[in-house]
Amino acid sequence: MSYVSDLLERVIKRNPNEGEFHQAVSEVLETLEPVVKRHPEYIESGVLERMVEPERQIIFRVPWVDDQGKVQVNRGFRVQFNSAIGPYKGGLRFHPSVNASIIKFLGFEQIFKNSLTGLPIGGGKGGSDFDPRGKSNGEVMRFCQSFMTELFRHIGPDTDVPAGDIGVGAREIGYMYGQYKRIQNAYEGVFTGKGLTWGGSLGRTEATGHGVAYFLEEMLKAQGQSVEGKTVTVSGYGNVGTYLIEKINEMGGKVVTIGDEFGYVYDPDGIRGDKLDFLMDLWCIHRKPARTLADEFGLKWVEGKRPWEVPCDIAIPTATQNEIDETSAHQLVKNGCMCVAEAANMPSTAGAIKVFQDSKILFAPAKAANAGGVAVSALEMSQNSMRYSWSFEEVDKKLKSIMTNIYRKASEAANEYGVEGNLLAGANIAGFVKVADAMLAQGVV
Ligand code: 2IT
Repeated sequence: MSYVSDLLERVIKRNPNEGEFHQAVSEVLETLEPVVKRHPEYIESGVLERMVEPERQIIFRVPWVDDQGKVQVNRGFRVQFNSAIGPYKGGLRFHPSVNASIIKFLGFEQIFKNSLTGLPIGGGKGGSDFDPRGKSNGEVMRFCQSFMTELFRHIGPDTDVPAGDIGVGAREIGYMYGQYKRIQNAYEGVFTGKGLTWGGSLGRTEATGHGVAYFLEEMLKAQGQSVEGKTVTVSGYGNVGTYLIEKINEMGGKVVTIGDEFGYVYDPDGIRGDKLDFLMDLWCIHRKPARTLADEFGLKWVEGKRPWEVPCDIAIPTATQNEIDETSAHQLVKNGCMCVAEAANMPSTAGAIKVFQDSKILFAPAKAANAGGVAVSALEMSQNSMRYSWSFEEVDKKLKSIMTNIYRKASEAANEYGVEGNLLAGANIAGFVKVADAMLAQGVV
């Protein structure tokens, strides 16, 4: 048995019932096979064994009182995975599906993604099984304050800097930051994704969606193609999806679907103009289901399905893990899809990725394609440290160059290790080597 398959077996045994975590580790380890073959020092130093074990995992009780006066108890998590190249960095996810496996897969992915940005940030992730949907502002605030009353002692601007993820936007970050500041009596850059009047960076809100579009354009350019004139399907309707559509429209592409967990809207004319403005408000202000867009503009609503059945040139999953399975992948390829760009974290199952690779369509893996969000988070940290803020144009220019560089790094690493064109392997390898070398330099810690 090869070194990496033996290690994967040990990870599975040591972390039972954590399917998502096994999936994320397995995907990375498989692509590192040629790297450890060429560099036995990574095996001898136990760098891989160390990397798959979080430096620290915190699980805590989050008690709060709902509007009826009843005590509710949620579970809070923060997994501080790797600090070899910088303070732990990664979002907080508030969603009923959150458990140790989900947070560990996200934290593990974050190590490599953050490394690819070229900025000094380690990997971490956290969250809770709390569901902000359907809760009053008061309930969300009391939950966030209780969550932070425990988390504050584990984080800090030079230690661990959380941000948002699913279910955690400006409102939640505001409540958590307020509580942190009150307890610590310090105004410091301990969060990113903050509001613009209290330390946030211009361009952070747009960064993940815009970054995906920049990455996509770079990848297509290498093939002599572009987004212009392409038909695009997008799934999740939220922070990533809305700003992604904005940029795809700007690049001359046409986005024909947007959805949520209940179904999707199909608009053959493309979601643009008034429809996109309406969608932005739906997301940013009203938080109403995606169906509202179909009802308002008389568009087709497809209940209970995902948009991967719609013929497209480019498919961009923006919702959540494992939203494209093997069957959907076959359907996409059969319908002529030439490119899949992952905007959500681990949106394709292992089976789906295999279908994409076998059919040789272009595939932009999440760790590379969606790194724009955390990259601008790191720029927010820089601005906070300087007590200064850059213009939107400055941040946007940096984001564009970071995304271009990520494409180059992933593509060059793939060439170097004999898997040309395999950006999944290239991104994992390039992300890994930087962290692994830092760990080697710092001794067995
Ligand atoms: O998945 C991600 O990269 C994020 N949720 C953003 C993390 C961050 O620290 O900005």
